[in-house]
Amino acid sequence: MLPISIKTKAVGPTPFRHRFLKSMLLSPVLALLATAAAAFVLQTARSRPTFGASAERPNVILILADDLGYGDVGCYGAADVKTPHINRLAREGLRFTSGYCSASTCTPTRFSLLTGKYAFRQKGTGIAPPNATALIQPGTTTLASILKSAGYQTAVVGKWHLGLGAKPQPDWNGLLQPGPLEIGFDYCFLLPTTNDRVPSVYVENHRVRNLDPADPLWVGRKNPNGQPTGITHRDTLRMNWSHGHHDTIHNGIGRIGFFTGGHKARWRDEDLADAWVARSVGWIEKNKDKPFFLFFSSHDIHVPRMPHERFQGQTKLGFRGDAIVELDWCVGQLLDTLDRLDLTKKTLVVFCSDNGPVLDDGYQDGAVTQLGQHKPAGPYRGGKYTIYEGGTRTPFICRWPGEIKPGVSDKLVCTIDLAASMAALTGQTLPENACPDSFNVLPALLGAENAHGRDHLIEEGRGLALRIGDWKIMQHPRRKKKSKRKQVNAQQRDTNVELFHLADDPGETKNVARQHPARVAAMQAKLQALQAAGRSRP
Ligand SMILES: [Ca+2]
Repeated sequence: MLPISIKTKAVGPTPFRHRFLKSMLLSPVLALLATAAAAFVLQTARSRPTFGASAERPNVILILADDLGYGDVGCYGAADVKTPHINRLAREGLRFTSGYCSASTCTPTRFSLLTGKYAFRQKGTGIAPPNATALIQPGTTTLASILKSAGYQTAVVGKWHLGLGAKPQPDWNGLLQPGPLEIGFDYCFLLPTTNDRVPSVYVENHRVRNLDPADPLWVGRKNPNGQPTGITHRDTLRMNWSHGHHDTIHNGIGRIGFFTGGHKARWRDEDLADAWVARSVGWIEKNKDKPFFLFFSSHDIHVPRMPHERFQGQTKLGFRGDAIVELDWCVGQLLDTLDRLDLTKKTLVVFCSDNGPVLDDGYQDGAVTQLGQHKPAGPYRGGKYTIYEGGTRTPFICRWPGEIKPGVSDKLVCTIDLAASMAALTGQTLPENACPDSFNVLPALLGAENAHGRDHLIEEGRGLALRIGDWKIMQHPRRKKKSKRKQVNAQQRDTNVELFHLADDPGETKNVARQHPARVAAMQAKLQALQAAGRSRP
């Protein structure tokens, strides 16, 4: 179904190609020998995809933005926010127009990105609460463990939101284990949940950083001691909430959930991006002579959007636009570091987002009132929480100078495919039951000639959607009483099943299910079969 072999033309060792061409010119005998050798090398390359134990394996930096929509950056059409560094990635790399995350909210996309498994296959992978324990169990094959077993140094810096520690709840004052270090990362420096959820502290490896034992940290769902909340002290907030986000007040902003103690360990929202960059740059410098994998997991542009003071007011879009500028600055710092350390040509940089855009996600921060002509989802319908294209079709760029020819690709690729694709990049064979929904789309990611992307993809949000070629069917859940949060990005529709032809109707405005009953039935059956099979990897 999908190509497993890699074209040596696209990714093979360049010196060999040069030698081969030179011999062709020198002598017919040498040319015959060279042809046989080339056939052998091609055969080897097909059975053992690429790079193997070669010293040419690139470093990998995966930059995952948070809630960044298709239309939120300049290289995807944004005019009212400047993103020169993300634009540089696109100019020097391959920009995908059908690049997806696997779900339209944080936790399930992050779960799938690391495990290569659709989140709907595992219970408890919805948006994780503050006291969630580790969602990915030790021993699971992950994107990180794949690269670690290939000899890479591995780190995750930034937002985690995949739970920490063992049941019944994380031991915030002790060892937060298991976590990233138990599933393939050598180092982690984390925002443990989200920036709108408690606790507002950093976690480094197994512990809350800078925690004073005399001031223990407590995290819970009920107000423990009548502390001020976003409801009782709403008039003191410097960013008002619109729904939810009215429990513990920290840094003048109401949060989801309650926490007490750990005062020395608490961060300021304005400093998060600087912290991610400082830790990442230091870690890259320390590991620059080894192959490394850095998962740079930005909290931008998730709510509460409170970028550093130097970015506030940089756009006319309010803090949401300013947070995009902050995110772009982070990308620039990483690219500058690669340039400075002469690692640019030795590093594959992947830029993507964990779900589509949302304007009012619980705070009155100007995202709605100052939107102007900006289109966060570009030409697509819906956004975060939805299974319309705006929810999961997001910026997706791969850059590897000298190996990836700059351009634009319409191949269908997804964040869930990074696990199998990085296994192929490093010449590894996945165990049969590992990464069950991750496809090797490495040729497409590297822009190889005649490469194919996925032939189908399930998109997960409120309900499931299946895209096959240009057709997309959606199975919306039956309507229930909605919470305020679930009304965000909700859109009117009169049916639970919708069918769209994305090439003719990219904005998903014309449901053609009634005109194509046979196609609807076939795609529903395919979706059910993919769910029942427990896996979809070829
Ligand atoms: Ca997100």
